[in-house]
Amino acid sequence: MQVSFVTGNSGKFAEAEKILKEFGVNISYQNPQVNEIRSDSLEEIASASAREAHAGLGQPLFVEDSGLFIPLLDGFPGPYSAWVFRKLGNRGILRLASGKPAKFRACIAYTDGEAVHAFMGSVKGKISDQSRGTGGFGYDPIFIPEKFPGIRHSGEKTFAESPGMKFALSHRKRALEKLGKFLQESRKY
Ligand code: ITT
Repeated sequence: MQVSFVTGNSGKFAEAEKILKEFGVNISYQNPQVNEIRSDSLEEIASASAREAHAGLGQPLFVEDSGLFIPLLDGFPGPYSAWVFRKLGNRGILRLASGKPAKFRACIAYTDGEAVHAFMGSVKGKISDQSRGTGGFGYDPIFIPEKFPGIRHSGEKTFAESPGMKFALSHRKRALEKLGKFLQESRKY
């Protein structure tokens, strides 16, 4: 089974490759120019990007739009997470919301040129008091997920301190599992 993942983020690709392999799905990396629409909805952004990417590439593919949502800040940075990360970085988010509840959300949009199928995943947690760890990418050094029974380091360490813990429970993992099951069941490839 071969599907393309259209992304400019190599951290996302590495995680997706590992998770989808468990479903017998091999992915290839594609990074064509795709103009991301502006919207408050991850699903709208991901679906529009999937359609645009398919119009150019003409092959089964998925895109993923994700972000960090902080309720105290009305969901900021949310769909603007990539831009805010470049402008403020983790130090900026720590200044705004250290110790506050936060949530990572991901939406994957898959299309083979017919319908677009969307799969959501999320994980609740909080912003840490300081940046910790070197694994992962983006906001990983400042995000501590909630405690999950049986998952070591959850509720204590940041995603960047424990890539294994991130792999077990991240927003992306949850959305990718739904995509993996869907692809297995549709048996198209
Ligand atoms: P694409 O090419 O796939 O769009 P991107 O990095 O621009 O890559 P998004 O537009 O979906 O991705 O922005 C999501 C941003 O949210 C991303 O750049 C990170 O800053 C942050 N983010 C998303 N998932 C994350 C994760 O698992 N760990 C840390 N930060 C994450």
